[in-house]
Amino acid sequence: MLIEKVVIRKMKMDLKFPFQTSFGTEQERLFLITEIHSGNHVGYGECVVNANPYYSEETVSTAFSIIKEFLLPLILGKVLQHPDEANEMFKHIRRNNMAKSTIENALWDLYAKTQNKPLAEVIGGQKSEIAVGVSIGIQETKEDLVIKVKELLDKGYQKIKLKIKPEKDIDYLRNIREIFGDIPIMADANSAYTLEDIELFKEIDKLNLIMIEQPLSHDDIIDHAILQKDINTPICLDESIHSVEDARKAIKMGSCKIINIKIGRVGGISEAIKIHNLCVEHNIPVWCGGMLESGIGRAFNIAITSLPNFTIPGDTAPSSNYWERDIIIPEVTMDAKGYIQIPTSPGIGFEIDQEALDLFTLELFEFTKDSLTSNHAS
Ligand code: OSB
Ligand code: MG
Repeated sequence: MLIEKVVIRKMKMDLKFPFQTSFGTEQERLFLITEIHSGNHVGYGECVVNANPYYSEETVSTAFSIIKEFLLPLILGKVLQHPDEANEMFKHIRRNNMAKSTIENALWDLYAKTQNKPLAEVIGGQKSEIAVGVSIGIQETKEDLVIKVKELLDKGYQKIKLKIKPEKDIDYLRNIREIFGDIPIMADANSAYTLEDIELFKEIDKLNLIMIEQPLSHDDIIDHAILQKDINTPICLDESIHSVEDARKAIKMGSCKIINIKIGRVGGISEAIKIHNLCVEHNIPVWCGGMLESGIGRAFNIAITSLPNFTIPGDTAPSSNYWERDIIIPEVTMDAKGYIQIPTSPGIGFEIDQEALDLFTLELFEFTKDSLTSNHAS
C-alpha cells in the first residue's frame, strides 16, 4: 500500500439526545474522519475524541496536531505491507492513542479493501452476527430512567448499561431492579467514586449487576484491586486500560474480572487484538465499548466484536440510537432480538454517504508527501 494522500475532516454531528456521564453532557460530537488514499482504494478511520479532555486527555485539536505533525510524516509516501507496521512505527510516540488509532484503522480498512475481504474476516473474526447492548446516559429523574429502560428493552437490546454518578446511583439502580426484575443490567461510573464509598458499593453489590465499570480513578489499578476483593460484582476497567501492558498489570493485580476494549483508547485494532488475546489466556471476557461513534467508527467496533472472546454484548447500538442521519449506507441496524449482522463487503463493509459526510464536515485538510495544504470546505 503506497500512502499517496491523507484527508482529514473536522466533523460535527448532533446527537438525537443529550448524553450525560459523571464527567459532563454531550449534545453534539466534534471529531475527525480520516481518508487514506492508495491507488484506487480509500481507507476510512474515525478519531473518537471528545471536544473536551474529560474522558481522556485527548481532544479534537490535540489529535489533529499529533496526526499532522507526527503521524503523517511517518507514513506519507511510504509503502506499507500491513497495518500492524503502523502500530510499530507509532510506538515511540507516547500515548495519544485516539490519534494513532485514527490512522491505523484507516490503514486496516484500506488493507482489507486491497485484499477484497471484509475487515472482520481479515482480523480473524469468527461470527456472522454480534450481540448488542446499549448505554443510557444519566437521566434527570428515576422515572425518566424507567421510561428509557422500558423503551430500550422493547427494542431487543441484550444488555443495558446505566451511567451513574454520586446522588444518582443506588436509588436509580434499585428502582430499575424492582420494576424490571432480573434483566441484564450493569453500571458505569466513569471514575466518579473512591474507596471511601465502600458502603455504597456493598449496597450496589446486592443488586446482582453483570458488572460495574470503572468505579474508581481513571488512572488506577491498585484501589480497584482492593475494591474487587470486597465485592462479588465483577469490576470492568475502561479508562484505566490503554495498552496490552496495562491489561497485563490489571489482570495480575486482580483489579478487574472483565475488560471493556475501545479501539481508540488503546491506539488501534492491532493493540485491541493483543488485549483480546491476552484476555483469552486469562479467562477474562471482553466487550466492545463505544464513544458515541458515527457509522465509520461503529463499523470498526462491529468488526472487532467478531473476535471470539467478545462474549458480552457491547455498546455498539445501531445508528438510529444516536443519529437522525448517519454517514454510512446502509446505516447500522439491529434486529428485534438484539443482533447486528456483520457486513460481508470489503473493508469496513459500509458505503460512505458522501453527501452526509460533506454536510457534517466543518473543515477539510489534504496532505501529501510534498505538500501540506489546507482547504476550507464550503
Ligand atoms: O464510558 O463508556 C464510556 C461515551 C462517551 C465516553 C465514555 C463512555 C461513553 C459511553 C457511550 O458509555 C457508549 C456508546 O457509544 O453508546
Ligand atoms: Mg465507560
